[in-house]
Amino acid sequence: MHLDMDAFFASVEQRDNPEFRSRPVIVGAMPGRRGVVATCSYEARVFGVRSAMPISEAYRRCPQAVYVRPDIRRYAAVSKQIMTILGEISPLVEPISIDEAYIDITGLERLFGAPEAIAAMTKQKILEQVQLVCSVGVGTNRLLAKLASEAGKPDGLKVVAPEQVQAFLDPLPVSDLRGVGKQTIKSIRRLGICSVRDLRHCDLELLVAQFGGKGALHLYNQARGIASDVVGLVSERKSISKEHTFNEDISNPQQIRDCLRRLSSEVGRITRKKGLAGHVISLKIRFSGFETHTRQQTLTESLDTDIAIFRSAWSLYEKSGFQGRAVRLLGVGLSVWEVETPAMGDLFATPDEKLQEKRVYSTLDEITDKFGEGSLTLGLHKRQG
Ligand code: TTP
Ligand code: MG
Repeated sequence: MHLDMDAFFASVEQRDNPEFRSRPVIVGAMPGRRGVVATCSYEARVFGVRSAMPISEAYRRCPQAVYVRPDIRRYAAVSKQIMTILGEISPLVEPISIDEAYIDITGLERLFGAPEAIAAMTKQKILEQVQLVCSVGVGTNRLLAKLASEAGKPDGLKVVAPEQVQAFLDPLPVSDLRGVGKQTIKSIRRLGICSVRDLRHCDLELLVAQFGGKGALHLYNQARGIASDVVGLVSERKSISKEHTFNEDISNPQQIRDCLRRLSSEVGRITRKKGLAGHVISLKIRFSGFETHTRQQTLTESLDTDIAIFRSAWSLYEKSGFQGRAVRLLGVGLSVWEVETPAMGDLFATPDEKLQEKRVYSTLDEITDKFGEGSLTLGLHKRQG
């Protein structure tokens, strides 16, 4: 299932300012200034106003609209509420943007009924709990669900059953498909293709000649409703880092080592708390006078333990060539890919040693949560360090 809020920013403004309801509302820059439309209410779309249009153009088309500056924090708070509601419906929710998410509803029929009923219930819950209207689409994969939610906008609810896939796709313009930019559209038009039906009747060889193997296959598959049905596995790179500034510059290697130990433990704890693991370690060193250097290394294995993070950070320091210089600031960072945490089954499948390590760290984290940072630290054998 794919869900997308209708005229999101503008709808929140209409909800919170009853005097804006049933009026054209344009959220974005102020008329007379530079800038663009972020979004507008459906009442304003009648006048041809669209997202990303220069505000001067919007004003020419619809001077009588209410013009509002965006209040992203408020919209983000509403977004969070919506994602929470979705999380109560399915354990697999993949937020795509501030107002859009994929929800895997496979296997929920016994709990909530047919796909139509699940979609209707979702819309109802959102309307009741945040007083906003959305469009929902259901299909056998991401492409179909997304196209179905777009097709019903606004206040849409569309289910594309497996036997309806081709009849649903065929009349759509090719520009509705994913990853079809202006350049692709131009080339496709040159081949005389307008609709998905035209595309489906086009030879794969012709598409390969025009768009290369990968691009051609992407189009060829989409025209037949073939796409990924995986929800929740996209990864996003994030960095978790901690740094410390000394009151006085230090050059004692033991003090530098202790500081890196502490920073590594803090980074490790945050990483584990988020259920993540990192594969790029970075070390930041600042000397007096703000001279700052970073060193980083890509690891062969993802890490989430204090000791492994420390070892990598320490080896970066040893290789840095900065030993002996007085240090003002030290920082340790770990770049992580956010991935779905493995199911419990995987945990029990790990070898004994790994399992034991997991237990040690979960105890360490519990105690640190309860009694504070530094209340318990792991000993590090000199030989290993
Ligand atoms: P969209 O879902 O693309 O648009 P929408 O929710 O306003 O309208 P629709 O009913 O067609 O879904 O984007 C969600 C929000 O993201 C939108 O309310 C404002 C913001 N946004 C921008 O700030 N700039 C843009 O160019 C777009 C497309 C969206
Ligand atoms: Mg939207």
